[in-house]
Amino acid sequence: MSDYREIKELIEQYDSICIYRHIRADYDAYGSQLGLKALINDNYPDKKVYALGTDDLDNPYLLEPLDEADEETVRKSLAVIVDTSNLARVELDSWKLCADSIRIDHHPFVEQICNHEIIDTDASSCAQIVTELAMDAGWHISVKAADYLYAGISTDTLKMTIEKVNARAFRVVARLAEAGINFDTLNRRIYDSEIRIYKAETAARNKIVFDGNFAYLLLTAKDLQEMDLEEEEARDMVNIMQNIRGVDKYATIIEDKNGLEYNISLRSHGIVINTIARKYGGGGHPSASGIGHLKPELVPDVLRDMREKE
Ligand SMILES: [Mn+2]
Repeated sequence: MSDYREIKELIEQYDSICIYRHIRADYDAYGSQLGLKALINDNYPDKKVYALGTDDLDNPYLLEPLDEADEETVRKSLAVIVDTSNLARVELDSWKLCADSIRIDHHPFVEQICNHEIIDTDASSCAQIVTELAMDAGWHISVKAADYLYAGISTDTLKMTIEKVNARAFRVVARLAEAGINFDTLNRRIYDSEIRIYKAETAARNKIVFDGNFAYLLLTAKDLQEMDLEEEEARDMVNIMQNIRGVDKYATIIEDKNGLEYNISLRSHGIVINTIARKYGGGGHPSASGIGHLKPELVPDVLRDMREKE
């Protein structure tokens, strides 16, 4: 827990804190960022906290608009980067101007980014580490902070169903429950889909290819048009293959609008597949990783590697 204390002390030293996260933010990135912002606001009302980035995850039912900070503010701030494994994935560069920097992450270590780092690959999610920081610091956890942090934990663990979920993760969720989360209301804010998406998932199920214990969903730009789907929305569909008996590895292969390259999400149950992601310039967790901007001619190679991986 000594790492947590160092982070708490650094936060206490600065009057303003800028919180950053990775590009194409998911709920863990947003939840850690907005959750930490709420925690600092609640416990240190005199500090200014800026959650920086672009609002590219369109869920007004859960998320709040992000902030802007001018250069003068950034220069005197402490930077905190959450849920980000490598330098190229930090969404904004302005953190480099900050007076000092902390990174909080649960991805496999790729490179050092900040002066101070807590990298805990045993944690189910970055939001879990942020919650543990709050618990260790004895901070008050408001229901708003708890909602954001739970959203990160719940989505990164596929509703507490993956291997990394353990007693430690549930202790953290128990603490968030004590903050007063209404789980029915909150889960609906996180998980309810538009009817359009729900119907697209039904159509997508019929396009899944089953190949031994490997299943994949390949959607072309034309498919997306016909299904009235954005690329981001199509990528999220990887989860529809999570619970198919006999399927231990699965993937989505999504063509970009211009038909020039593919974005791939790889998932598995207990089989290490981030080695495949890395081979093609991607990365991520052992059982949840991705490849961006893949040339079409390499798609069959990725499918072959996934099929053969044991
Ligand atoms: Mn994460």
